[in-house]
Amino acid sequence: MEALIWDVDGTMAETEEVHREAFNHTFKEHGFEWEWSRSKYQDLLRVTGGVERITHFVRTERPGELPEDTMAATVKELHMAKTEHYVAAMERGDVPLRPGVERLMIEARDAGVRLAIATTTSAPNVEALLRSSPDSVRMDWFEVIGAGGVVPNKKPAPDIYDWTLTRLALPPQRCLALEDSRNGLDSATAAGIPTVVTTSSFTRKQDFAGALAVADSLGEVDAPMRMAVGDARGKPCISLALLRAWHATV
Ligand code: XBP
Ligand code: MG
Repeated sequence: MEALIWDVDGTMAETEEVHREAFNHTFKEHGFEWEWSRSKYQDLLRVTGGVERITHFVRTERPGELPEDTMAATVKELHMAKTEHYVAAMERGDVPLRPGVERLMIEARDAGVRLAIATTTSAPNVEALLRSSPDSVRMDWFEVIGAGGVVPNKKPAPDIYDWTLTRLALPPQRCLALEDSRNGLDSATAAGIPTVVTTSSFTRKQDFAGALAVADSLGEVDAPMRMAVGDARGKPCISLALLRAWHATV
């Protein structure tokens, strides 16, 4: 196991609530009466990518509300505004990394295990999260950052993981992916990467068949994780050693 490839939203931090608020702020600001509740957003998260999500919502729930010939441009404009609201919210710095994320990243760095990112969200959003989080993790800890539009097909397609593997110059079986959602698990698995899932507030009830292990977080000694699938060997949190042990079974 030579590299850990991290998903961002839901895995590194509970960011989806901030995304949801940014979408709603943008719709209101642009005069649309669209309001995504938590349960509506949970459904809409089946569609990855903010542009794709807005487009899916308009086509399925507000048919005809945007003229077909200008829909792409309008959605792109809405999404750019939403990203500005998201970055501004992040810069208020009140979104910490999830339990165990900083700890595991430091363990990996100390052991010479390479770090990379493979996310559907856009690079400015990743930068805003890492720059403003109270933790010490920074963008330059990641050798490769695969974000958003660098690939044509978003998760669950494997494109973003393939893109990241190419730039790591590693075969998938030498890596391990950390994800929070079914779409993310499918994407990493389709790229051939063994994947550990830490469920997040919007993905808790999803099915994660095919994951190497499933837990409710990476855990901390004082905040032990709860395993749903996999043997934690009596450990309170998911350490690099435990990941190596699971990875060795692949
Ligand atoms: C999660 C996503 C993203 C975010 C919103 O990405 O699917 O679309 O919900 O961010 P991941 P954008 O779990 O792969 O990090 O609006 O920038 O897409
Ligand atoms: Mg995610």
